[in-house]
Amino acid sequence: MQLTTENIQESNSRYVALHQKFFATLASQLEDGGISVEKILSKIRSFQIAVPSWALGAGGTRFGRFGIGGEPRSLEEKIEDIGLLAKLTKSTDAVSLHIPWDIPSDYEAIMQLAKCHNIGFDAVNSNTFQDYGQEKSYKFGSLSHNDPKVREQAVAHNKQVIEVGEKLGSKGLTVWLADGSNFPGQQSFRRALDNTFESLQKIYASMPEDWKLLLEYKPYEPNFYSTVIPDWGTSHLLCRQLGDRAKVLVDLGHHLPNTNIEQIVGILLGQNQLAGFHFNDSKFGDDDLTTGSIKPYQLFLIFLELVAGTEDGCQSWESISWMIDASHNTKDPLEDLMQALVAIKIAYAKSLLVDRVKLTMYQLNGDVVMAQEILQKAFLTDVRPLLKEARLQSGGALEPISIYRQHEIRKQLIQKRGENTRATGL
Ligand SMILES: [Mn+2]
Repeated sequence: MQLTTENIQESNSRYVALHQKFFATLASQLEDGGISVEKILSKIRSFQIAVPSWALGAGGTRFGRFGIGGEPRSLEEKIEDIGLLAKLTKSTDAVSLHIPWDIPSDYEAIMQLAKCHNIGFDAVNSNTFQDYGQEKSYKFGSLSHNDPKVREQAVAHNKQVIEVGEKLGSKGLTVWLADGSNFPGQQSFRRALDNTFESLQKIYASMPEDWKLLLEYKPYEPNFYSTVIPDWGTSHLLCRQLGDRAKVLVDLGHHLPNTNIEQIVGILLGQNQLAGFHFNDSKFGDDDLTTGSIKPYQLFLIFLELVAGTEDGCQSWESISWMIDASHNTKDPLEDLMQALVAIKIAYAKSLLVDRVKLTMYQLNGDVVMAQEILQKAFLTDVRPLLKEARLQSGGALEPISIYRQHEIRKQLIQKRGENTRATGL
């Protein structure tokens, strides 16, 4: 299952004439408005979003799971899948590994394979949210557990994850803590947070100097009464106490309905406290739906904060990590990831069109109407020709999903890997 450069060129030749027409119109429109198309294209081209190793299989819910067939059976096959995404979209250049699901058996070989696919290793993720044969159960928590022996085990696991990441060239550890309680009275909030801080201190101390700790938060689930790190404020509090290399990770689905996420992003960025993003979309809770499928305007506003905060020098663009963290209950995961990569870049490209000088002027003058007009003008611009041009310039596919379907990649994967394979995942 390898799409060659010739396959991509052949596919592109079918669409290129029409693309050039649309692109020329948009480019001249933007240039007339004083926007440098080349600058925007270069930013779109260089923006890369990591794919997690658990996103290549069909997702599921607690009620069941419907397999897609041809799911990757090993870390090697997961990397091959991400390699395909990279080749077609030119929008991803890294895999984020989940430990213990994806511990390489042969580090040299896996690094060689990843290199062949132009894939690097993003932040590594620890797992203390389930039992997988370790000595002590995480049923009542891990880093926050009342029993110091369980906390030690969870800390040791995180240290092991760091070691795995070090061998692969990762530069970050992502900690998402499922710890919490299901009923009032079950847990002391303060004791749980104190224990967690103590455990995180040990993990932080064992990180290499050039690593960062990405600390995720989530209001509920799997615990439904309280979560030890429920919100960005608690995560920020812990990070501040841990040190400069601990920062807050924003997962878009980890907010209660209607939370103003763009404001959280703006505040964190202003404090140089934003570690990175987990992209997905949500209607009700942590739905893990395809990024941009439900609230594209919110995603645009988030990117506007990111662009504004980094352009104003609060924090560098490069210091932020980007990853998709979604599930694909009823879609082909590879097609879903292609849609997500496009949606993320659409929001980014639109945010780059915002005239920030004028916006600031209208803000300072209290011109609410014109401030909104500035945002709407950018948001309502169809930037897809910019994305296609960026892909074309990078050697990617003009129409990634079309070529994927035309070559019946999923059918090929099923033939090679089988109908009932099951990739590890959430
Ligand atoms: Mn996440």
